[in-house]
Amino acid sequence: MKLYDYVLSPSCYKVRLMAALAGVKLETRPVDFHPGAEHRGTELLALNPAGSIPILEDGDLILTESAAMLAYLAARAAPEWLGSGAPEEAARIQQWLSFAHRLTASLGGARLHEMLQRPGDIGALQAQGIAALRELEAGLVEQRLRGMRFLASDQPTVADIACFPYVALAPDGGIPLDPYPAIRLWSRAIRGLDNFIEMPGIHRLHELKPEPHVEPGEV
Ligand SMILES: N[C@@H](CCC(=O)N[C@@H](CS)C(=O)NCC(=O)O)C(=O)O
Repeated sequence: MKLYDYVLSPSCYKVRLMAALAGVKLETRPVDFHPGAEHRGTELLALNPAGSIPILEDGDLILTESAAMLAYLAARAAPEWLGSGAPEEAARIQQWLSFAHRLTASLGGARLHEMLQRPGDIGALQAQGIAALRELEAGLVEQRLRGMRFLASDQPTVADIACFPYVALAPDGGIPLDPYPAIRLWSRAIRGLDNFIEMPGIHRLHELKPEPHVEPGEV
């Protein structure tokens, strides 16, 4: 399975992270996204006319949307990430998978502007990003009131992986996460998962584990 990848792309990272959490080995094919804009070159446009990355190739199967790649990896190797199948939970997963596109456009757009000097109305992008973060915060608070730590249930699903990277990197676009305690708790829960992998700007949870208590004479 080959991933057309760029290390600083949150959308590519979603797929790398899901593969690691699902125990799937990925071959990565680095793409010169910046400054080369290779994703808009002939070879990659032939694979994805939308001119975006990631692109996932598995034999004859070519996927060009990260949400589809998360679903494919989960279906192949870790179906629990697709949820229990309960109608309400399945609906919540789809709702947050659609919502993730707004995070990509707003928080992602602000980040591209601030980091790669990509033209755009940064004020509008940040305002859209803050509006989306407020909705996410409200959704997570409601889930906590239901006794659930993640977006669709008390277990993480593809919906959490679809939304997490752009939120965790919101400060790169000039949007702090301080005002959102539920989002920060959720981010800690994801960064504390077994097999979690990092990307530049997103780090595994470093818990200051208390020193193991050793009884005198035990050593
Ligand atoms: N809807 C696509 C969007 C992915 C996306 O926005 N990728 C960025 C890189 S992080 C991209 O290729 N943007 C094209 C560009 O900005 O030139 C997905 O979720 O897979």
